[in-house]
Amino acid sequence: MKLVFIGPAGSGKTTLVWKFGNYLEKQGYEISRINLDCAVESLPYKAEFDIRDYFTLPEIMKKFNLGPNGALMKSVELIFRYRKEIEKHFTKDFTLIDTPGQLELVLFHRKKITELFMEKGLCIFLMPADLIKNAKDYYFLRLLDIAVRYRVDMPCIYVISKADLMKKQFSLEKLEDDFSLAIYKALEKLEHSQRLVKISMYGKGFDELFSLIYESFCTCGDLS
Ligand SMILES: Nc1nc2c(ncn2[C@@H]2O[C@H](COP(=O)(O)OP(=O)(O)O)[C@@H](O)[C@H]2O)c(=O)[nH]1
Ligand SMILES: [Mg+2]
Repeated sequence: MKLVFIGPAGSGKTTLVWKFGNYLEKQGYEISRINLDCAVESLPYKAEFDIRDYFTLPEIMKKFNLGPNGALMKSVELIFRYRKEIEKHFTKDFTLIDTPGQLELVLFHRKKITELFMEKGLCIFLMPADLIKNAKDYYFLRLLDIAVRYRVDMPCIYVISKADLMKKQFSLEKLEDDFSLAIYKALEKLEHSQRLVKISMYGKGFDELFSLIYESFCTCGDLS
């Protein structure tokens, strides 16, 4: 089973690949971790496959004479060259995939990184709590989640990450303007029945996340 962590820069992808991986190991599962972020300076976990063993951002900038943004886009293309090496690490119970920092690289590149993990893959979209101050912020992230799901075309779940940073409760129904209400109604129509799970690097919500992952595979008819 492949878990692909997707979310805005700083939403906690790398931290979760580390911590949720440890949680799975404690439950007795065998895991492997794959890092696809060539721009990351240091990782808190040991990656079984690390794209930086093949290239780093400064190397691409130099080799192709590109600025940081162009080099990041180029890096997505280059990742596909290592498909076979990546696939060698799919033998464990769970493979956790750490995607590049910026969500743009997943959403706005003609090559979809997620294609590498479609078989028995699940995207976990992180909606960081520090971006959510009110209902509008929350629905903005839910819209983004739907865009991600539509784009990647594979099973996805969404979770609120960095939940310890969620300062106060807000009412999801408290939307003031007509446009927000229209979006709320559209989301209600599109919404698949999923519980809202809140997780943090300190372990909060990991049991709930695990149940959600398990149930997602059940509904896809695949329990392996
Ligand atoms: N308070 C808090 N900080 C977190 C949590 N998860 C990650 N962070 C911090 O947020 C920053 C970005 O996390 P990172 O995992 O690198 O995000 P990424 O860009 O999505 O890979 C780091 O400084 C992390 O220590 C969390 O659950 N709570
Ligand atoms: Mg990261």
